[in-house]
Amino acid sequence: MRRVITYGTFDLLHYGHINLLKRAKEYGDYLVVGLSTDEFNMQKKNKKCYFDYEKRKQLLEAIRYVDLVIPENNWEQKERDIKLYQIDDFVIGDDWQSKFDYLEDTTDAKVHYLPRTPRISITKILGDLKGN
Ligand code: C2G
Repeated sequence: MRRVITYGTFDLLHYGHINLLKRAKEYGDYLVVGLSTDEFNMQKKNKKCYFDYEKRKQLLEAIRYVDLVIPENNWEQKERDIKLYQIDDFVIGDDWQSKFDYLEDTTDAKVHYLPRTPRISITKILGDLKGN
């Protein structure tokens, strides 16, 4: 069984997130999602999530591509997670290009950066709703 991991906040879940999760699952048979906690998201983006962790977890667990959701509490846990869950492939959007290359040196996982889905983001959704 090939096991895949990705990480993110996945707030206001949209088709850009789904496209990423779908493509991540195509690397294997089992997809683990490290879901940023409310606290870690504040640390990452300096803003509150619209949906709290439990609601974002509930949404992700309803997605057919997702097999397990674990909390992402910090930047440092990826190596431990990859070893603990025997991950073969680490997948994330290319807005993170090169940022996680080190995982190929410190773990047995392969790192993949996938093109982001264009023209969809929380910022765009909020702007459009405000009529910008
Ligand atoms: N994404 C995408 N296309 C979009 C929007 C998002 O492919 N239009 C991808 C991002 O590249 C990321 C995933 O969807 O791989 C989740 O996006 P975010 O919730 O914004 O996650 P991020 O803040 O990038 O968190 O330790 C890593 C971080 O937790 C990643």
